[in-house]
Amino acid sequence: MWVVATAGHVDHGKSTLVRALTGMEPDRWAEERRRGMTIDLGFAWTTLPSGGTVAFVDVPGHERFVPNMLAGVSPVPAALVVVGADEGWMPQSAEHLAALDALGVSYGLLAVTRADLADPGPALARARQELAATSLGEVEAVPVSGTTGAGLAELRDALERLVARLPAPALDAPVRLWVDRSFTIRGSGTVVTGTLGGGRLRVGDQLELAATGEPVRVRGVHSLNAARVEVDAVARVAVNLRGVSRDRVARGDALLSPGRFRLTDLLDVRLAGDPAADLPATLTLHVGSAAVPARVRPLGPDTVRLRLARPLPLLIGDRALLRDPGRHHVAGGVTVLDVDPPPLGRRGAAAARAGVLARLDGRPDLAGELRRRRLVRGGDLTRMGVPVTAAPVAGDWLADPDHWRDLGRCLTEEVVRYAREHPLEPGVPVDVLRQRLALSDRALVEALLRPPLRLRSGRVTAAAADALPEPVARAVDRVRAEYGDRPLQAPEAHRLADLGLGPREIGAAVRAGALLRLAENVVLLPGALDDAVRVLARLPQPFTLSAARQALDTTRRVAVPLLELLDRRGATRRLPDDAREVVAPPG
Ligand SMILES: Nc1nc2c(ncn2[C@@H]2O[C@H](COP(=O)(O)OP(=O)(O)OP(=O)(O)O)[C@@H](O)[C@H]2O)c(=O)[nH]1
Ligand SMILES: [Mg+2]
Repeated sequence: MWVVATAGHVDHGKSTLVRALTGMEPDRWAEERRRGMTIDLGFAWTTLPSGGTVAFVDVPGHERFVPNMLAGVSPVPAALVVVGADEGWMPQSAEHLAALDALGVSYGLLAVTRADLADPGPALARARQELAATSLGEVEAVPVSGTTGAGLAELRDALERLVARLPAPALDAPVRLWVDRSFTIRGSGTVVTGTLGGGRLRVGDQLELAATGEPVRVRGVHSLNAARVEVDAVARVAVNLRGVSRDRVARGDALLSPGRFRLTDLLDVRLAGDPAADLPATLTLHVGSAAVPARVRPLGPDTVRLRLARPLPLLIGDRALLRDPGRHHVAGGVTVLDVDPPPLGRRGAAAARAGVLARLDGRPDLAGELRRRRLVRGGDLTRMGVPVTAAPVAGDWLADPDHWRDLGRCLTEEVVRYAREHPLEPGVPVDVLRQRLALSDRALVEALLRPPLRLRSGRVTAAAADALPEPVARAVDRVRAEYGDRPLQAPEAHRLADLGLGPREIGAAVRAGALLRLAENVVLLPGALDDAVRVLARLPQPFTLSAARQALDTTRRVAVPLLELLDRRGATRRLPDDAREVVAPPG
């Protein structure tokens, strides 16, 4: 299905043309029929010769109802511009066209109606010229009469060519269905309608209401008056909602894929064209079917910050328009540049922000967002409309590569500084680092660690002895705890095995200076040598092996290799009678 919205001045024959094309009545209200004037949006559809279906959103032309017109047009990608041959180009011809241009609608057709009443030539020439200067550009133009039916076949052919050019919708996109009508059906409950511009709706889907965030379930979906199990974009849809009363949802609200949008009441936008320098301080922002008062704060020559009276589910790149309701005047088209802009507290912040915005164009740009935000959750970027294609640095966190490198450097500096400030502590608590680096998640600190930095018991250290694999470090800790007060008792071989200290682990611990190896399976804590020399120095010199063993309160298994090691290191000397003496007691 394709969806096309009408546009044009009051009474130029939009509804008559839709009626002639579809055989359906777009003016739904008794009041509309009594007054012969469209007040609110109308919906009708027809099958084209090729078999495709075109649904029309028929809009009111009267200047009082322009907000209704905008609610219908905004989510629709193509327009049928209607100009009466007899009256020609009129104020709402211009205002509707300005709205289409502001929204960036670039697919359209021109129908010059009431061609049975006047020569369509002049109106057609003028309208074409007006359209050519907008996002619609050069369009096909067809003179028609809704009354006599002249030109309708040509118009259908032109519609066929128009829809063939429309871009394919993104079916994997999240659903954002702007509600343009809501009503109750007895026995079914609340129904909302809208133009599904992207994604897919299924019976049973869980969605959420933008205005309140409350979850709703799709009880039924109708399209073209028929019940469906599933509807793909683009389509006009009527969605029957479970669990929501009619007064909770209205035009301007939206049904959203849960968790896929963020609501914002603060956004930075670019104004299209030549924005008036004296933009009013308050305007109405029209986006989707919503119309929300917005306070305008100029930033750059064509960029402003908008503060909305209520938050909306907006994405980077969304098109919208600002209108001055008092002056019936489209103040400008808007492209959303940022839906989560930084506050402008400091002096000069506004000017700096204008400089940043000058380089943005509303096309989601992951690298740019990372550069500006430095560290951001992938989910937050997706909810802004930025596709995430980069790998996270930790959890769901993405980082600008330069910033991440800087953080790694700062982390090392902080670890060194902390060690200087707290020499007796075994490293920096992770949370202290998290605070010093102003990070919001401990996982980021842990992801920044590179050798020789390592994490142990919630602290980060850079000491070489700590550069042991975690299980070995733990086993050495146990040895320290069990033998720290009797350093010359070497753990038995079976105890080493129990602790997981095999030859390889012992090798690593010895290399890191965490253990001292006297012989195969005979290890001591590193301080043991100095202790031993101190004890031996107090013996009458020279001393025998047996005297040494007793003084050291240890076994031959330790004493023999220990004395040999001390000999090799020059701390003791072995005399010809196998007695020994201490050469240089430790200071
Ligand atoms: N002779 C003639 N009359 C037409 C034609 N199209 C519309 N009309 C008449 O023009 C009047 C307005 O037509 P509508 O279709 O209601 O115009 P509209 O553009 O929908 O008006 P709004 O919705 O109020 O903006 C009606 O009386 C129609 O019968 C046409 O092609 N020829
Ligand atoms: Mg009408």
